[in-house]
Amino acid sequence: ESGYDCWLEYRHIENASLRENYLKRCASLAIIGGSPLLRTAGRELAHAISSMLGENPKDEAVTLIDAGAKGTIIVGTYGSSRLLEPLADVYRFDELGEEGYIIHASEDDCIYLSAASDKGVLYAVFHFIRLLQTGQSIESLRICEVPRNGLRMINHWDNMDGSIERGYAGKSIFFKDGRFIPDMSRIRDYARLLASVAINAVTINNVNVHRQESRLITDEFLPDVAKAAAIFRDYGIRLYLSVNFASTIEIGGLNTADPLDPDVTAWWKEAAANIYRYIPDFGGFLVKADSEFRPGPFTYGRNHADGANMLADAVAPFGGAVIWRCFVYNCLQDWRDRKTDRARAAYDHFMPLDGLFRDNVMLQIKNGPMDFQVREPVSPLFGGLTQTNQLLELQITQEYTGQQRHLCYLVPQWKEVFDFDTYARGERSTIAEVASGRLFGRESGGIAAVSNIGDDRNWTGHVLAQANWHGYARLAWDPGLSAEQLASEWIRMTFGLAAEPERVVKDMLLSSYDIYEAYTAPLGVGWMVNPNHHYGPNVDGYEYSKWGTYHYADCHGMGVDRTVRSGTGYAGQYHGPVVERYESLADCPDELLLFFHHVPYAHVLKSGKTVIQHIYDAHFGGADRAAELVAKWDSLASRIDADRFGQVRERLVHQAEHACEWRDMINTYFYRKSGIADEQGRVIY
Ligand code: BDP
Repeated sequence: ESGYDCWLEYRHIENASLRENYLKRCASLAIIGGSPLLRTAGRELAHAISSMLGENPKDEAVTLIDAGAKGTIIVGTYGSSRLLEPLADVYRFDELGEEGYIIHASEDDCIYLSAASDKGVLYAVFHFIRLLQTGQSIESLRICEVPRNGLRMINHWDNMDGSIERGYAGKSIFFKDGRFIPDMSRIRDYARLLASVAINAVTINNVNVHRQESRLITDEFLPDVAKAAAIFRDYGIRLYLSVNFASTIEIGGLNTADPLDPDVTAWWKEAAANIYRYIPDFGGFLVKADSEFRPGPFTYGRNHADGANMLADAVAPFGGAVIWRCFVYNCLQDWRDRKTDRARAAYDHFMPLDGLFRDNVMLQIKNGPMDFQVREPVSPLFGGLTQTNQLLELQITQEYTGQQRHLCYLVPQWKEVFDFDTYARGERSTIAEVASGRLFGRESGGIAAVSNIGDDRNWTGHVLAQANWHGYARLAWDPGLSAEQLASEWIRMTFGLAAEPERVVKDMLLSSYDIYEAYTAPLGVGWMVNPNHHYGPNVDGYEYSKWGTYHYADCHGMGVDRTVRSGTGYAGQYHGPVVERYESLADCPDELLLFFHHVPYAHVLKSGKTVIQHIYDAHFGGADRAAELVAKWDSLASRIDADRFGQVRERLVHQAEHACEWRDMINTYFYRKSGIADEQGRVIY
């Protein structure tokens, strides 16, 4: 058990009475219709049932059921058979949309998996399988699900040489040596995992598009892109590509990429038409422009609406979209100038453009204003923009959260983002409501996240990091699910139904974010990491660089004053109640204190501790708790297969050691800066 199957291992159900009970209702299958998606669904269901229940379900002809067969699972799109008609008495199929579905158990022990579309049926099948995997009763099922987010996307930062930017689980599963990997079977296995958690969109190449990747949209590579797209299509997933804004120069033979230049416009129109000849359901373009040395419209004195709209017009005739990233800031800042503030940048750039983007443009906004730090406030663009489609961007790959060598279950962090109240339309204007498009009545919206997978046998390097991948996708479907629910679900699907592993692993997952935060950069200040690769502590690594990422620690205190009153004014980018909370030293939550305020080390937090004592306590405590993770995992030695047990253990041991390095470096630094001793007299060098 290498972990290759992730949460779709379909292990045999040991509990005999549970198995019998399931078998009564899963003895035969009737798949109505033969579209590719329904074939995928039928195959998956038959495979799941035979692995988990030990018997191959009979392939039931629809006519037989008509004659009154019992214990059959009936799978099909509403309208495709008389058999499904009675369901309309209970459910409104016209409200299910393209992706919703129902699961219904009838009195004669038949189970109906149905939807208004084939894709909905596929999702119903995976949901039903999940019920079996997690040991739920299937007796009186009345389930009706509709996704809360239209677009549920994964972004790969894969380069065609096979490397992955910020990848911590091996090489690309798509590319090697400048080309596609000819054997695409791993892509198929990947698509299956994605479909099981209802991901419906992927970009397969890095947002930093270099020379080779620029050519993905040319005849040289489109046949291969089309093959990959066809695999994803069988699982209800649309493929998108990251494109180089300067493609016209890079590969088009023009000397400009000015979005208002007619030659540029014509070039993109033809490029788009050509892509759609190969891939009729191509999703569209993802663009990182004018950011971290990538080309963009600024070069030509144009703004980002000009750039995005030009590309949007090229794909619009074919139903495509442009996803335009808001990660735009000056990465050549002067660290001595305390008035400039990287945190302000996205809002300052994009707010003036609100309402100017085409309907098929979505702005992709990172959860926070900086860059996926352990702790940041949410981006004020959420709730700021009201007339523009938006996508929330999260990072599953653990760039700043332990790089899949440390355990850091990110679902609790993401939940805080989704639940954050922007007050844009009064109370309960949460980010979840903004991103989905509901709050401002937008047609499209959703969630994208940077992938954490690679070609490691277990996909994510750290086996327990699979939980982040699973949790992200499930939250994208329904941000209302709780971290506890998702952790339990993932553990049962991954390690089986035994109570003890579930209790222990759940405790480990749910405490891990807190633990990681405790021994890394304190109180929301962020960035105390090694430059470039971002792994491990480095107290001043970014302090005097140009990237706009400072903690301003000196002998008196630390933190960034981002108040309107005396600082950079960033706090003023939110709505009233949020501005007040962050602006006030008394009301600002402890965990973000140093993000918004510069304070003396003796400043007393709401917790009652001084800042300096908090730093010491958090770091000693965090490192101790990291060590306890090893002990907790060890208690499962006899209950988890040796392969996965060993893989995880090795990483936890490393984490415990590395947490000590973090602890010592951060504590020592602040002890020397402040000259204030630890109240508890612990050793700090
Ligand atoms: C940062 C990464 C960098 C990415 C950039 C981005 O360090 O590798 O290219 O974000 O999102 O987190 O574009």
